[in-house]
Order: sequence, then structure tokens, then C-alpha cells
Amino acid sequence: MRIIRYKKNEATLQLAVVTNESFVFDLPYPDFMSFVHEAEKQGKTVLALAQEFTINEPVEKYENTILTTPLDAPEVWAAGVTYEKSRDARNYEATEGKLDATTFYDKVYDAERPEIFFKSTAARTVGPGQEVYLRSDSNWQIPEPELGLVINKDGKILGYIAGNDMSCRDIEGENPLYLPQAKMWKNSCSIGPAILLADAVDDPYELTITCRIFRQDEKVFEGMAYVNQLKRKLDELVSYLVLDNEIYDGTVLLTGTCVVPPNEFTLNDGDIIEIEISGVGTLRNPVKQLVKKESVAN
Ligand code: DO4
Ligand code: MG
Repeated sequence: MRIIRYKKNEATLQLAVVTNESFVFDLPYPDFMSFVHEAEKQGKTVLALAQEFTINEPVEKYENTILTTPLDAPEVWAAGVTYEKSRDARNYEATEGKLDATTFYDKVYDAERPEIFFKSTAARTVGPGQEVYLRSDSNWQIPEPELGLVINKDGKILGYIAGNDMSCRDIEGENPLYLPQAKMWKNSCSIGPAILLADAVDDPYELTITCRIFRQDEKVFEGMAYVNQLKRKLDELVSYLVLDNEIYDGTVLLTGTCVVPPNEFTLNDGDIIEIEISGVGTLRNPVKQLVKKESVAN
């Protein structure tokens, strides 16, 4: 069972529950966290409360809805180098293309403490169908398809969402201290298309992540991974994020990438990125190249 937010009309965003048969039922709550709080108030699971609304007449089929982000995540954080594939790709960038190189990325992959970084704010985060941007000062940019955890202020995992941690491999590889610039700019993060309720998932490690990239209607990349390839546990990542930190209800934690396009690949203006997570759905975003402003130094 999934939660979405769709455009009811020009002025209204409607929260709704989607059944496994793809029927949409409106929920009488303004946003995802109000719905979660109502379930808590009634002493029910979010799944049980959602199910109560599915006895009504469905309002729509899922494929006919115009989706937005299912929630306005106040902050998006991200874990890095949590899969072997990401460690190897980071080593390649940091050593100007040496295959089998070892660097500090090996150290963080093996360390007890994971890498966790600040990725995005609500204003920088886009949803289904909205453009993700390419930085104007990078020549090597890729999507990072990741399983996102929707958590509350205490770190409880409420649901799963697809996320795109857009990344500049050249800036990241030049110097690890450039990480915030390699990761964070306008429209550099996308989340959606739905929140798969945690109560509805037996084993999140069985989820799969698929990424496809289309250029002029032709598929130029497809890759797939299993969440069970993750080096760490999901709760372990959350516990490091919340430790001595102030986290807000509806925060999203991206859990790292395990699907990396070939090293020669870079995104182009007009590409379409699809990130599909089993049970969650497909997050689709067009890509737009930002143009360098003259006022920026050099
Ligand atoms: O260390 C750089 C970030 C890595 C990352 O974003 C990932 O592994 O997904
Ligand atoms: Mg990432």
C-alpha cells in the first residue's frame, strides 16, 4: 500500500492511498505527516488507517494521476559508499581513472561509522515529472538511484521512497572537500513517486532498484541492484543520522547508490531518467542543463 499526492485541480494537492491494484482513494488529511499523526492518535498503524479508506469508491486509477512529491521533506540526507559498486566508482574518480585503486573511500566503506551528508532542502527537491538540473561547471554528471527512507523526528522508518542523488563525478573526484558542491545545487535531488508504507513491507532488503536513462527516445543506460547488496543495515544508517542531531518529521535519508552508469557516461540536456523501486513505483524526471552566468568568477 502506497501514499501519493496528486493534483486534484490547478489549486489542490490531494493526499491519497493507492492499493496494490492501483486504485486511488483520497485521504482527508492535508499531508503525509498529519496522516501519520492521526494514526498515532487513534492507536493504529498507518497501514491500518490507510486500509479503512479503501472500502470507499476509488476516485481514480494511479496511472491517470498527475503526481507531485508525496511529501515536502524538510531535509534530505544521504549515506554514501554503502555499496561496493559506489566504492569502486569513487576510487576511479579520485585517482583519475585508475582501475583497482584504493583510497579513503575503502576506509569509509569498511569503517564502523558510515558516510552521511546533507543533500537537500524542500526547496531544492523536486518530484515526479519535474526537471532535475545539470550544473554549469561540471562535465561529468550522473543520477544516483537510491532507496530513500522516510523517517519521523525519532528516526522511526515510516516508509520507502525512490530518490535521485544527482552527482558531479569530476567535482567529487577532484577533492573530497568539494563534496557539497558535487552534490547540492538547485533541483539536484528528486524523490517520489509514492511512499511505500513500512508496515506493508515484510523485508525491505528484498526491494530492487532499477535505473534507465533515455536520450531522444532511445534507452542509453539500464542498470539494476538489490537492496540486499547494501553493506550496512537501514536502521544502522538512521541511528547515525539521528545521533545528537535534530531531525524533523518527514525527513528523507537516501541510502546510497549501487547502480552507476559506465565511466564514459555523462547526462545531457533533454535526457529522461527513470528510477524504479519495486513496490514504490517509477520516478521519472527530465534533465535540464544550466547555463553558466557571466557574473560567476572565471
Ligand atoms: O562519497 C561520496 C558520495 C557517495 C554517494 O553518494 C553514494 O555512494 O551514493
Ligand atoms: Mg549517492
